[in-house]
Formats: sequence, structure tokens, C-alpha cells
Amino acid sequence: MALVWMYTSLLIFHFSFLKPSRALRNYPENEVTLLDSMSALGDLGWEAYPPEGWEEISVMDERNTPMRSYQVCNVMEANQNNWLRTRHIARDGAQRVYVEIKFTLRDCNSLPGVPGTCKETFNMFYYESNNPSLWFIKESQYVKIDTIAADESFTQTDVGDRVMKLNTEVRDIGNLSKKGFYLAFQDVGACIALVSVRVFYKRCPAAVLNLARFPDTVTGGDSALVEVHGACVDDSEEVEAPRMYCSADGGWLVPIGRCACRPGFEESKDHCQPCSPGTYKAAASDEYCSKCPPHSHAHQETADECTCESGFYRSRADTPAMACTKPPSAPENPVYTLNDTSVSLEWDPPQDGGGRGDVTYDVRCRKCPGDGRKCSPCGSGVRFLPRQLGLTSPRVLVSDLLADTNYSFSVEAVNGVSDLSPTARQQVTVNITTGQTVSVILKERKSKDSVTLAWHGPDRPDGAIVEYEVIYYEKNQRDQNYTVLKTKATVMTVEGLKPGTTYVFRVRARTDGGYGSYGGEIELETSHEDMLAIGDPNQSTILVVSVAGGVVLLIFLVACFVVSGRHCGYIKAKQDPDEEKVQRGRVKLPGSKTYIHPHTYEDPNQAIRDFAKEIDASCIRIERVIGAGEFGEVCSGRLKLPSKREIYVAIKSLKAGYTEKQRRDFLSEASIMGQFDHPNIIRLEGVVTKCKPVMIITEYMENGSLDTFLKKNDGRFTVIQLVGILRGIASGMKYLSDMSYVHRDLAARNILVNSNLVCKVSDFGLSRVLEDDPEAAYTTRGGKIPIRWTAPEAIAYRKFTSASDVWSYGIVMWEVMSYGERPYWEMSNQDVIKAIDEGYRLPAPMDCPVVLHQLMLNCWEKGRSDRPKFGQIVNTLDKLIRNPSSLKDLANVSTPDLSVGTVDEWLDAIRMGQYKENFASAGYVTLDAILYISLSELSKMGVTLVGHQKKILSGVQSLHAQGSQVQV
Ligand code: ACK
Repeated sequence: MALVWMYTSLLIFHFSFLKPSRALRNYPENEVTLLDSMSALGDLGWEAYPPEGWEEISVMDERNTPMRSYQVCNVMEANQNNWLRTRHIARDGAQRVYVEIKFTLRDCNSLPGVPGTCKETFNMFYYESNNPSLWFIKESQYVKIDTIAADESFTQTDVGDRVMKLNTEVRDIGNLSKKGFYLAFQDVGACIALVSVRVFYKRCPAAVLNLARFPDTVTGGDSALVEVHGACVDDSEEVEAPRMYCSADGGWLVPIGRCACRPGFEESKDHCQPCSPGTYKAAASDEYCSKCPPHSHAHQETADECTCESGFYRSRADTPAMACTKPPSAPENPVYTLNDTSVSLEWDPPQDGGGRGDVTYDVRCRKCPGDGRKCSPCGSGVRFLPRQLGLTSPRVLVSDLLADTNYSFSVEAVNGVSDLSPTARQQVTVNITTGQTVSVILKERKSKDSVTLAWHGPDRPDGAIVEYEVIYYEKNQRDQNYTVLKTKATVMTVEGLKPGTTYVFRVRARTDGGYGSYGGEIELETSHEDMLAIGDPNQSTILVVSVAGGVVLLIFLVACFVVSGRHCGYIKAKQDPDEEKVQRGRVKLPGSKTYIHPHTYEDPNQAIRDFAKEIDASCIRIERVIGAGEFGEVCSGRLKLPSKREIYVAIKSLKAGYTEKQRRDFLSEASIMGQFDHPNIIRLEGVVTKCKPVMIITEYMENGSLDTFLKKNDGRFTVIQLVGILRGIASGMKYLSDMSYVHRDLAARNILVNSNLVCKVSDFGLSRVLEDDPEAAYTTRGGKIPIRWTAPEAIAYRKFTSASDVWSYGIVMWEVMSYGERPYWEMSNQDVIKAIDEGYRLPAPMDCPVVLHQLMLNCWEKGRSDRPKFGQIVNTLDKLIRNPSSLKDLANVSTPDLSVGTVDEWLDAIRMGQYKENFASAGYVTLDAILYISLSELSKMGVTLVGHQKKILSGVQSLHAQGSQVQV
């Protein structure tokens, strides 16, 4: 017994030595304590039996407060079975509880003289019950939780020092369902001090996440997660139902869904706060309140939209984030061009678009009798192209107007808020008098092949008369062949007519404002014999076909001749510099407008004055350098001429330090270009010669030169688009050849492309073929010629004609169809000359329709008279465009060299050598490997251009076609 006491005292000693502190017990936030023996102030009230087993003792903590604990140490006697049972512990809704015990345990070896029955473990049990005051529970009713062993027992050391170790063990009890439970500790012969028992359960503490509030949640009984639905915090709304899972160890997992602060509120930590004045938030979103957009305000808190300032509006389609805007100011600088009874109106956009980008234009038309009566709406007979209201571009074509009538057109600029403003729309008005007819007063058979006409102009011309246009054609032949003559005089002798043939003539005036209406048709038959001079009353006929003409007298005719200072017999269209002739038919009649070589002028400056408009340098704004020309830089910029729209232009300048000859040569391009007026010829806007640098201003072509453009867009166009490109170039060349102008350097590099894919022939400098063209090479005869583009007769003996331009055109066709491939590839100039002489011609480019290659071959006929004329080329291309199925037949794919043995050689042969590495790294190293390559594989290996994919796949096809011949 004395020994037992001694051991027990040792336990107590060590227990007090440990000084467990109640005050220091801070439990984790997610644990709820159901029982803590250390915090009990009085008796714990636990049952111990038999009475000589577990013993309750009191020790003092660091504050000298008694603390309860139990100990047992009946190690000297065998067959121990000592039970200690707690009071009923209410489970408080928890399904799983944890029991944390702290204890010390003596090592049996450290107790001298104890028998072998000494134990070093004890058992822990529980019993679930709804009854909180059971006084007895049978041992067999308990459920065992575990056998508890010490991690550390304590041992007396040699020096008499005792090392004390406090063990802590935690066990859990799951799936509790009754009101509570009892815990029990069974000792079977160990020396134990049970220092503390704490029973707790875990919960997920209340939390706010994604603006959703989640309540305190007790963890699940087994290890399953507990799904919890959150509630949105004040002033927030559910974006997606918020949910989270409470895990068994008291942590929140897997947040799903969220709430967002409602309009007018923004998130601040875990709540929503009102938007401050001057800010707003329009939607329930994660965003913060934003400053009010321009021209709007929010005086109060919680604004979900800012109110527009007075005079500013928000259209229904505008979001609250957009600035408030106002209606636009009026359109500006209206200009118009009259053509008979059509008028083309253009204007500048309003200075102030009201802060919006959706400005459109409405055009109102009124007819004004001009006799003091009020103007009235034009009615539905007038046509507007593209439309009358809601025009997106600042231009409209108005047609089907009445001749010789006053019209007033008002153009209003409208934007998305125009309808919201109570003020009247701002507008600009143009008054126009439509074309007046010309009265033809004399028609006279002059000779068997000429006729003289005289007329007087409109009574009230719309601006100064610039010239008259006479159109004539053989009766009933108008569709095939008609001729237009222009003159500044009011009398004209038309020559070169067929004897004994009836012609129809019509005359109209052109004023500053545009073309007037044609007068009525005049029919006149040429005689079979030469006539005598004018004045023979038997030969002359006086006829008034005007609707507007007044009384017409023969005297007028005479006066007219006197004023014009011309004798009738002297009037020959081809000799009068004021007259020009544009032929639109097959027969080239005398008097056609021909190109005048600037060198035929004694004073080259006169040529410039005659053909190019002088522009004030202040109207030009140079923006950036786009290239280098022979004489200096080429820049792009803008040109704003008074009462004209601002346009983009290209500006070629003459570099400083030039000689007089260089200046002449530089400006010669403008004197040539200025003579042309065709949609497929680059248009000259004017020149700057009065100040330095001297400049040539042309229209701006957004896509630069055709060769580079094609290379950049390899494979991107349809065949019809390519034919459209070719048609444009051929049409421009037809115009030049009709004017007897020979280009000499027609090549894709000298064609410019605008943003609408319209191609225009350019590069008209006099010295350009000699100096400017990097392709030009010296021939044996000393001339510098772009060999690959030039016809053999031009290379051999400088025979440059429109037929040699046709040869070059064939090469341009080949360049276009092969997307900018170099003609004859890397063959030397000498080899090209030799090959052409021996009859070799370029093969059809990949995927080129047979008809187009045939047309190329026709252009490359050795005999120049066997080549088609540009007019025929245009007709052929027009037919192809009208009948696209004729383009379906593709010429044979340019066959790769049959002797290819490797993939690299094959890629070179189909001119796709740039993809060698792609093929090699994708594992295509033998020809048989590529025989079944697919489009998607090509894309995967980085061949993404459609044109290149096509080339490669047709190359594969030709490999198939060669079949057995290919060494695989
Ligand atoms: O191929 P590009 O971009 O097109 O580079 C050359 C460069 O200037 C030197 O001639 C470009 N260029 C020439 N005239 C014009 C023009 N009217 N519009 C746009 N680019 C032009 C040409």
C-alpha cells in the first residue's frame, strides 16, 4: 500500500509540475466544446467503481484554482478492472464528436518490484443515451472507442531526475443520433493520471463569400460534405445560386455561384455600399461604380444611370456608359455635278458630329417653279441612289429629274439622338437648275463625207459653258458604234462620214456644273457626190430641235460664224485644238483624241500648263513617305481644294539640286497623265511648280503596286476577282491605245491598286523605261528594256507599239494568275530571249483557267498583227465574267519535274520550297508519305494559306497522275 501511495504521489507531483493552465486554453474557431474537465470548478461528478479504482484529486493551477483530475495506479495487484464514467454529455446536434485526452502513464519497468500484470494502456468507451441521469451502465453496453497507449511514458533517471511527458490523444465518435452519450475509461492495471478530457465537435463557422452569407454549420456525421446554400448580403442579388460545402474537419469547400451588388451599389469587403454622387453603376455586376460619362451627372447616391445635361441625349441603343450626345451640325461644302437630268451631290461631313459616330444623311428634294410660287416636294418620280434617307456616305445621285427645272436639295445630317432633340435639324441647301437643251439651228451636207452643224446654247446655262458635245452614229447602229466629238465652238464640221449614209446627231452643252440635256435627234443623210460651199440654199437645212430655244434666225448662224472667226470650210475637228474626239467604236475616225507627246511642245512648261492643273501648296498636307521614285520621295497625304471634298493623294516630289532637264523629265509624267481621263488610268490631280519642292499630285491607291499586293494576298482571290483585275487593266490599256499612247513598261509593278481592288495603269514618265525600272536591262542595241515583259520585236529593233503593249499585257495576266510570280522565274534575260525565239512560252500558272492561258498565248504571238487588240481583250474578259462556267476548265497544273526523287525536290518543283522544314518536321520525308496527305494535316503543319494548300494538293494529285513514273 505504501508503494501505491508513493507512485500516486509521484503522479500528482508530476501533474502539478506540469501546471496545465485553463486560462491559456484557446480552442480553434471551428471547434465547439461540449465538455472540458479542466474548466470544471467543482466536482466533475464522474462515477468511479470499484471505489478503490479511479480517484478524483484536486491540484492547483497557476492561479491557485483547484483543478479536477483522476488517477489510478493499482499496479501491484493483478486483475484490475477500474471504470471511470463521465456524466451525460449532450451532443448539441453534432453527429461526430471528438475526445481529446491528456494523460501521463508510468512505464512498468520504472517501477521496481511491480509484477508482470502491470499495464501500460487503458481503454476508452462510450454509451449513447437519451437519458441524462443513468446511474448504471453495464460494461457490455459500452462501445469501445480505442485502447489508449502513451506515446511517451515517464521514467525515473539515474540521477534521480524525473522526466515528465504529457500525452495527448484524440479519438472521434461518428454518427451519433441520441441526445447525448457517456464516456468511460477502463483501467486494467496501469499507473495513469487523466489530466484533462475535452469533448468537442467541429463546425464550419459563419462566413461571407462572393457576397453570400453562409451560416454556422455543424459538420456531417461521417466524412461526407454538408451542402449549404448561402443568402445574398443586403443590396445584392443572386447572379447564380451561391452554395458551399462544409467539410468534416470544419472547413468550407467548393464555393459555387455568387451574388453581385445591385445597380447603384458596389462591393466593399463583404457588403454592398451605395455609389457616391457623381458615380453610377448600371447593372448587378462585380464592377465598381464609375464616374458619370461626359455630359451627364448624378447628384444623389445609389445612381444606376447618370442623367444627361440639358441639350444632350442618350439614344435607346446607347448604354449608360456612353457619353450623352447631341444632334450633329449641318453638312458642309456641298458640291454637285450635273449630268443631263441627273445630279450627283457631294458634301463634307458636319464639323460637329454631336459626339457620335453614327451620322447619316437625309436628302430632301423640292421643285421650285421660280415664278414666285412656292417650292413643292419633288414627289416619287425622282430617284435617289443609293437611297434618299439614311445615307451613310456623304454623296447621292439624284436622277429622273425634269430638264430645265429649278430644284432645291436640302441635306440634313442625322445621328442617333436627332429624333430626341426638339430643335430643328441643321441642313445645307443646294439650288440647281437641271440641264437645258441646245438648239441645233443648222445642218448642212458639206460634202459626200462631211456634215456641218451649228447650234446655240441654253438660254440660262447653269454656269459658264465649258464645251459642247456632239454625238453621232449611223442610223440604227447606235449600239455598235457611236462617236463623241467635243468643241468649244457652236459650229462643227464632222468629217470622215460614209457617202450616202443617214446619220443621227445630238448636241449637248457642258457647263461648270456638269452636262446639260441632249437636244432632239437630227437625222441627215450624206450625199453621194461632193457638195458645193455653204450657203447654197438647196443644200442647207435650218432646223430647230430645241425645246428651250427661242426664235432662231439664219442671221444668228451667220453671226455665230463671224464671232467664231472661222470659215466653215476651215472647221475640221482634227485640226481644232479645242475639239477632241473620243471614239467608242471600232472605226477610228479622223479627229479622235490622240495623246500629245510633251516633246512636241517647244516650251515644255506650256505642256504642263495645258494638261495639268497648278495646285496651291497650302492645299496639300503631306502625311508619310510611302516609297522612293526616280526623282525623289513618294509620299501620301491629303488634298483639300476650295469647295471640294478633302481627298487622299500620292505626292511625288522632285528632290533638290535638280537640273532643268530633270525638272522637265519629272514634269513630263504629269503632262502625259493629265491628258488621260479613265477609271483604269491613275488620275492626275495637279502639279505644284510655283514653289519648291516641285510636286506631282495623283489620286491615292491604298493597296500600292499590284505585284506586291498579289504576293501579299497569295491564293486569296476567286478566279472571277482575278479576271476583274485583268479586265480593269485591259480597259485602261484600251483607252491608252485608242489615244495612240504606247506604254512600253506595262508590268504588275506599274499597276496600282486601290481599296476597292480597282487597278489603274501608272508610271508614265518619259525617262522611266530607261532609268526608273529596276527590271530594265541594256540590250545589244544599247536601249534599256524590261526584257521579260517586252515583245521580241521591241527588244530586237525597238518596235514599240500597242501590239507590243499587248505582249506585256499577256505577261501581266500571267503575273496576276500566279499571284506575283516572277515571269520565267530565275532564268537569265539572255535565256528568256533565246527561249522565246525558239517558241517557248510561259506555262499556265497553277489553277489558271484554260481560256485565260489561251488568251495569254494569243498575246504572245510572234507576229504582232496576230495578237488581239486591247478592245478585243476587254470583250473576251467581259464574256468570261458574264459566263463564269467558261472558267471552270483549268489548264493542266504546271507539271512538276517527273524526275523528282525527294520531298524537297518535289516542293521546289511545285514552287513551294518554303515549306521544306514544315514537311520534314511533320515526318513527311518520302514521296510515298505525301501521296495521301490531307488538308487538315497541311494546316496542322503550318501551311495555312488557302492558295498554298491548293498548290500543294494539286501537286500531290499530279504525283498520283504520274503514278508508276514516280520513284517512291
Ligand atoms: O508598291 P508601292 O507601295 O506602290 O510602292 C511604290 C512607291 O510608291 C514608289 O513608287 C507607291 N505609289 C506610287 N504612286 C502611288 C499612288 N498613287 N498611290 C499609292 N501608292 C503609290 C508605289
